Amino acid sequence: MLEPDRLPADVQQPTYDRQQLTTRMVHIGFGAFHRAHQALAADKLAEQGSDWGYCEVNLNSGELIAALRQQDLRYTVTEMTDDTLNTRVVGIITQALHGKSDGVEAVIEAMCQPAIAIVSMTVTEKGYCYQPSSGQLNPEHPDIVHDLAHPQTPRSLPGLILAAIERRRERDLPPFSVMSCDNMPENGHVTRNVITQLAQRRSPALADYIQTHITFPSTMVDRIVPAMTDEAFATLTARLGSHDPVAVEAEPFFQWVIEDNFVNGRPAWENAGAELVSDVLPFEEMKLRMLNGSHSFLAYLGFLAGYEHISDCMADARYRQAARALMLQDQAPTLRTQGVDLVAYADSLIARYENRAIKHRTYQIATDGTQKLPQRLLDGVRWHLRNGTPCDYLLLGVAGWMRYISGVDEQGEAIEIRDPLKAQLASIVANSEEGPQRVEALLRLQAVFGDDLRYHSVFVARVTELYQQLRTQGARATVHALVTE
Ligand code: NAI
Ligand code: CS2
Repeated sequence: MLEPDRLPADVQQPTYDRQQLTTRMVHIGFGAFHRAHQALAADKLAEQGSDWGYCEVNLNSGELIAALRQQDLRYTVTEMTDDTLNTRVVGIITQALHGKSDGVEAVIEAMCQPAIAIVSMTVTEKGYCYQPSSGQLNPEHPDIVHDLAHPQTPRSLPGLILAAIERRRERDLPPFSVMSCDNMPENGHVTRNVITQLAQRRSPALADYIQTHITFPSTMVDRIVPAMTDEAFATLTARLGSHDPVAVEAEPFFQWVIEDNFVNGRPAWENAGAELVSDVLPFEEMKLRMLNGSHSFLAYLGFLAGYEHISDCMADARYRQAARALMLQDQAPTLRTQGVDLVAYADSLIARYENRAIKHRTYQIATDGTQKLPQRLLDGVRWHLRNGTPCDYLLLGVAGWMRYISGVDEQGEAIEIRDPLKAQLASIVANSEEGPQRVEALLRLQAVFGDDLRYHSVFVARVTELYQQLRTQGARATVHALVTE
């Protein structure tokens, strides 16, 4: 348990009066990222006199919430570079709930507190129960099927927020804004889609109310926050003098671009380093394609080559060159971003990836590929196919994902695949012959590849060629060869 009184003097602790905070925001998904990003921003604002406090909610794992409660709703964030380390205690949390042990009713009621103005979330892409290739609600998702039958005891994120919206409307309480902080293009539109489409299936009047009264600001969020490991905890505990099970470590870089569209007020995030804009799309697109696209490329090709961390990939000069080429040759031309020096942006991303203090595992980033491929790689691929231009790095990323989800690494060891479509992937792999037939079978996965890509002969031929090269030569040689071509 974190013991604030025993912390070293250089650890920054809240100087504001925590009793003066009001619970104005509910955040769903108390994961590593939120703890080092939105919660930290709120903490910085509280130091400037803001009273916007958070009610934190986790729907599945309850351990973190229990640990947080044990330490008076406080935890630490440590920013790290190769040679600096800066720890801060975050005190901005006023309530914490776990959907399973406290019950979903308590979570809905938390969102119905009159002062709640914003419900935000970081629940990973799969939490939205949507079709990644289209951005629309997946009505066959088991949790959505459940929530349609049992709207008062929802299981899904869209069902939960819908229940709170409905109840606030019945009680004549002011509406809240719903803000996604997940890595999806137009994450506000996706959130609006899934909640409104769920409402439409229950009550057109409720769907109309949402269209008129609720806003869904989009955001671009950026900060590399890896999952904690035993080793990271051990080093941190030695530094802090007590074990903080809720601790996170992050790079110093912080970016948050927010569409300024809130129905019931918002914190002055601009005073904590955020940019409030009218259109987030160009920022989101740039980040998702250049950063997350290269991350996924490095995750699959790096993992297959035996590189455990992103910083290990950067120690291989050709992987570094490949990541930069993916950003600048393949992704940059596809962007609508204006007035940003994309070469400088790419160089800054490479410098961030080189931070060896941040142990960001390729395996972690490789998770949930079916939810990530469309926006990270395939949107860029489609642009090139329309323009008749090459995009081999993106295609190698796709082929790398196909090799990875086959479930066996280059040493013949099993890979434990983590993906919401894991069963479907396993069945495709089991029922297709290794080689071109496997590629063809995977391309039929409509949730990922839509209806178009499998009919595009140039795309299919080149992905198949790269897939075969990965099989015969391995990931490292294939990446090296592409860079030197
Ligand atoms: P994490 O694994 O620490 O936390 C994931 C959170 O999502 C947990 O609170 C979990 O309870 C919740 N969750 C998972 N599946 C869910 C579901 N089906 N329904 C409801 N809640 C669900 O991961 P982390 O690092 O916090 O990342 C979460 C998301 O934040 C990412 O997927 C990404 O979209 C975004 N993000 C993460 C960054 C990072 O570097 N870690 C940076 C930028 C954005
Ligand atoms: C990563 C991102 O886990 C992943 O898939 O690509 O979480 C990445 O660390 C963040 O988007 C950086 O802002």
